[in-house]
Amino acid sequence: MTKNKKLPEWVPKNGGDGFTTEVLEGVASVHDGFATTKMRTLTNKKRSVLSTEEYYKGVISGDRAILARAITLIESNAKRHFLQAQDLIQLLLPHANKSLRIGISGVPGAGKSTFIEALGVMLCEMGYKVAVLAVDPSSSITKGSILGDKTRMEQLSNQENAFIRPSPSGGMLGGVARKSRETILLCEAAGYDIILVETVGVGQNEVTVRSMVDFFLLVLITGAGDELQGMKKGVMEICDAILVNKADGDNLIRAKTARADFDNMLHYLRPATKGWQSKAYICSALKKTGIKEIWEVMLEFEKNTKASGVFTERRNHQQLEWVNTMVVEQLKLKFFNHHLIKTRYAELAKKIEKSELSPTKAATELLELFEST
Ligand SMILES: Nc1nc2c(ncn2[C@@H]2O[C@H](COP(=O)(O)OP(=O)(O)OP(=O)(O)O)[C@@H](O)[C@H]2O)c(=O)[nH]1
Ligand SMILES: [Mg+2]
Repeated sequence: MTKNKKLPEWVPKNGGDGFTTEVLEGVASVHDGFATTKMRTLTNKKRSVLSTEEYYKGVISGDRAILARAITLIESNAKRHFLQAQDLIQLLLPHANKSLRIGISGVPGAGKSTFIEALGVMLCEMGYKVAVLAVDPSSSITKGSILGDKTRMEQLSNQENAFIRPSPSGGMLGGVARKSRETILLCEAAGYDIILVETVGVGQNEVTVRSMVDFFLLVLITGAGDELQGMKKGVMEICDAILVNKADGDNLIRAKTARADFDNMLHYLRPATKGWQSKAYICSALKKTGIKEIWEVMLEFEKNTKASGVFTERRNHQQLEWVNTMVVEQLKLKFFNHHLIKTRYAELAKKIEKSELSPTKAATELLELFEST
């Protein structure tokens, strides 16, 4: 019975769930395969959670409302939702993995959302199905700025082939990353062939988004203040292209100069992707110029990396990285929540404060204590 499954430590133990017993039994029996599964018909129309089979069928048939509800299930912090979500992902895995995943990062106000809308609408008109997601670990406080964007991305949200989803609020970055990765899988299973992931906020996010996408685009503008230079340098090393946005009106000439400068800088960096020279381009998301050109760069990237095997290699590596991250997170939680560690940690902290013990010795002692339990 699903109820008795041992939960990993990272699963929050709090939170209500709104589950019915019927749903839980349905989940448990799915393990035997659908052919032999007798899913109960639920009569409660107001239930907040569907059966796993209902989610599964809804997602693979491309039902946007059910996809949105399935993502909500993934984002839930209730343990039963977590278990059902994992069952659902397992079932959907064979249908996932078929998209091009594009990460879009850049300085605040560079025009990422405007660009995503322009690119998204163009791709929808070309016949692609486009999903737009955001990764924002701070969204538990701010509720994610893409939430505002959803209303701003008016043209894109009116497209039948577009799906826009704000960032999950996960508290820790790790939580947001897991939920975002799983959301990507769900969107792929629902038939979205282009996944655009917008990074909101600055800092660790870019690296996290890089670890879940195939192509990583850095959107910049001319004359960004000095305070942004530091951020840019690190992110430049992991991007597959730089896009200088707002190349319109009076700014066009400056944008062209900036493009040449960035191109030059990229030339001296180690390629972010094996066998691919990252270059700089210009566009105006507002005037919709240069959008088709950068899309062609992405297609070229996909073609090249698929031919060389780098595409699959990266995806496989990302899967393992995901596993490793989760193991590390779980170990960390186990360690710091262990009652013996907690007590000894407090004692050692006092010694460290008084310079009676070195941090390395303290860490060694704590690890030995943990291993002996
Ligand atoms: N002139 C000009 N303005 C633009 C262009 N693209 C975006 N903008 C404007 O720049 C401002 C910020 O655009 P957003 O798309 O919200 O930028 P963002 O990078 O998503 O911003 P954050 O999500 O807040 O970091 C808006 O006022 C846009 O209208 C462009 O190509 N040219
Ligand atoms: Mg934005």
